[in-house]
Amino acid sequence: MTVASSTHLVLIPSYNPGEKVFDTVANARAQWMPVWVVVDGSTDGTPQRLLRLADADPGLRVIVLPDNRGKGAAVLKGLEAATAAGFSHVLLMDSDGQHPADRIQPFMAASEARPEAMILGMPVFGDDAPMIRVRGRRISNWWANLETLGAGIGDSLYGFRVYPIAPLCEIMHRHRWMRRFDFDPEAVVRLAWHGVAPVNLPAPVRYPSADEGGVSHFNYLRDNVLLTWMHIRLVFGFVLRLPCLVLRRLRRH
Ligand SMILES: Nc1nc2c(ncn2[C@@H]2O[C@H](COP(=O)(O)OP(=O)(O)O)[C@@H](O)[C@H]2O)c(=O)[nH]1
Ligand SMILES: [Mg+2]
Repeated sequence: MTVASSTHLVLIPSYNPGEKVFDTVANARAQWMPVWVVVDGSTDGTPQRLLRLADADPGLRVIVLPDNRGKGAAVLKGLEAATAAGFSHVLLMDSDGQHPADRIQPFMAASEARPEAMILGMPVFGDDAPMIRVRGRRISNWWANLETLGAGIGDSLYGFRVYPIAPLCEIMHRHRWMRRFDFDPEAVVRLAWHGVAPVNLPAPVRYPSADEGGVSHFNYLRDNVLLTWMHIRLVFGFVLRLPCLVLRRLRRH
């Protein structure tokens, strides 16, 4: 059964996802209302079709950005619109069919039980997951754990998450980073610094093949350079905050 909410919404940033976006949106709508899609300058014909779907469905809103600015920039547009509409939390999911719509309700329930926390997906990989992506994330996770002094971030990269909107918007307005692929790991580290506790929940992730309509805009070289630069600045931030983080840890024990 579809759950309707006036506090929590599903937000789907979308950049040239191809046909998969229509299943993704339909599956998300079957679980939740409202669902918003932020189209990030897509040129694959999906914006027009998504807008037509939204015309026929009051539970679906489609925001079309004319130019491609990156995942984080698209998310921020959605967060600002969500704040204006009175929502307090968003569940973010990819538009390309990788993320499990059937986990939306349990993730939202976890967020309703702990509204001050962020609910983070812990990826459960299948046989279709490329080894390089599975191994590569261990490096990012190791850094994220160090940068937060072991605040308990289960996975730094998986984009299937529920965030409290206010602290995330505040952090994104204060920094000019987190606008592209650096969004997921940097947002989670800065939120942990801000005192937002992580709750980790397992969630399967799929890597559909190109034949099945799978698309990824992950560029191995470009995005790894971006992530390396991100961890360098986060390590600087970590050193500056070290006394604070140590104090907070001591108080927790
Ligand atoms: N890579 C990328 N993704 C974007 C952009 N804008 C929005 N997105 C969305 O962010 C999500 C993650 O991107 P994706 O290419 O699937 O990365 P992957 O899942 O790590 O392979 C998808 O829902 C994209 O449609 C962008 O400029 N670049
Ligand atoms: Mg993806």
